Amino acid sequence: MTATNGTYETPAPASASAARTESATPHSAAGFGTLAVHAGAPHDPVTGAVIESISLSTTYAQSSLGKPLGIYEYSRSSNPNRDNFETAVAALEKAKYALAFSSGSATTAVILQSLPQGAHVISVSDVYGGTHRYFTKVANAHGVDVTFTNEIEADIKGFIQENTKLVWIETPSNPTLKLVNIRAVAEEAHRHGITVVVDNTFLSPYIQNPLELGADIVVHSVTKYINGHSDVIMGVAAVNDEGLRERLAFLQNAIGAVPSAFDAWLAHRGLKTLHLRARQANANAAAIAQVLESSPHVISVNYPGLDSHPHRAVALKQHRDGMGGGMLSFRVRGGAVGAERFCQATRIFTLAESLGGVESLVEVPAAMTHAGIPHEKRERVGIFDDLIRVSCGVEDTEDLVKDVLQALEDAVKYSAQASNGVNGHNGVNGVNGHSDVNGFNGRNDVNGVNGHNDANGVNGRSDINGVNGHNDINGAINH
Ligand code: P1T
Repeated sequence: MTATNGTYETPAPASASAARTESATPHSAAGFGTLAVHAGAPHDPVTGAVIESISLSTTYAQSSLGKPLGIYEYSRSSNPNRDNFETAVAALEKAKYALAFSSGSATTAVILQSLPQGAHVISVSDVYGGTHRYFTKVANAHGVDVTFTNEIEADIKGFIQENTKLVWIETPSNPTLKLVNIRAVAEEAHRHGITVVVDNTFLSPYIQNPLELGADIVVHSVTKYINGHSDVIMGVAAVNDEGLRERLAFLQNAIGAVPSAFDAWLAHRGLKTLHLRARQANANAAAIAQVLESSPHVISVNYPGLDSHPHRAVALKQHRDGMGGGMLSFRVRGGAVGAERFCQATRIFTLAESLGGVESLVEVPAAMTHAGIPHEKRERVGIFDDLIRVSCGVEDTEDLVKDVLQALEDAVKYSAQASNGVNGHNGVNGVNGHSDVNGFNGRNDVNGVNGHNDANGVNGRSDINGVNGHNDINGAINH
């Protein structure tokens, strides 16, 4: 590997796999499952180990000054586990190169950091809350200005400025599952030399390959489907263009927001079953979406696998077999109270942030993942207080469907009682409050809304004036 520790050089593309054994290297035309299991997974030439070792060494011996014994020098610049993981992701995203980062958010940060001072970005409006936060609270501090649009296909032409350098697409979007026609946007952007990024986290490379649809960079929060087991925080970007690879690889090393060797190993292990997990999650979400759509307790369902989805035609064009994926969201009757109760009433689904793991999760974006987006802006893009986001895991479909149905009944009954002023305990002016003063569904708090032990907190824990923050002061959405 080239010298990168403190120098201006960028690491060369990974070649670790080639340096060992080709025995398990599949042809790039192999099917997704074959690539998932074998790409970047050479047998160890010394021991014959089928599974790679975890290479924890941060540094590698040199025979003379600047002459490493092997191909590695310093682990921030590159290491065998990260190389193998990157090789595997590149194969699945039909990319030449992939670069791993310490989180999905770090991936976003590095891409934004690669822009020149004073650059302009056009982004879809309903991006992940943390992406919105980075665009509006970090990138702007470095002179990068972001214009958001709800209708990027229609607006892009009019929004392009002389200094527009990047278009940011999330499709499906988090949490409203809107779709963007990647090819249409990329064609317009490319007419002006603008780079197109697609956050493909919600579908995973099993269902959608944005580079094949004209995007220049595809990003993932590996934390989600690619790792798939809710035990690693990581991100990845995949590209075909050598210039883009060089720019991002330079920043990967210079900023140093890289995953540990252990995390790269874990995520690589998770990736090997992505196709199996994605199929089951898709089947579960499709069944649940149908059940929700026919329920009288549900106002609307966002799922790109349903014929009623406004962008169904895009799903049929862009997604493998027109699949809708494992994510959906829906509005429940009973307002915010009904939504919270639903999430508490489920027995298999866990109330938690994140998505894409083997276990099914539910959350209320307005109070959790997207609480940092101002209320009015949130509602404009469809993130209402009664919107519930569902991440389907790989449990048995029948069990999940039954769980959703019983939680719906419970939530609607409960919210009806709550709106009649019943069901409060020891609350003063409380709705479903416990021992609180002026509380709304809070516990032991003062003026709290859904807070725990906080003062003036909104869904915060142990914080002061926090919004969905943890242990922070004046913080806004900390995830
Ligand atoms: O959590 P991290 O690995 O940093 O990934 C950030 C990120 C980027 N893009 C999308 C589409 C995401 O959904 C996320 C993270 N999302 C959650 C934690 C969530 O619950 O939605």
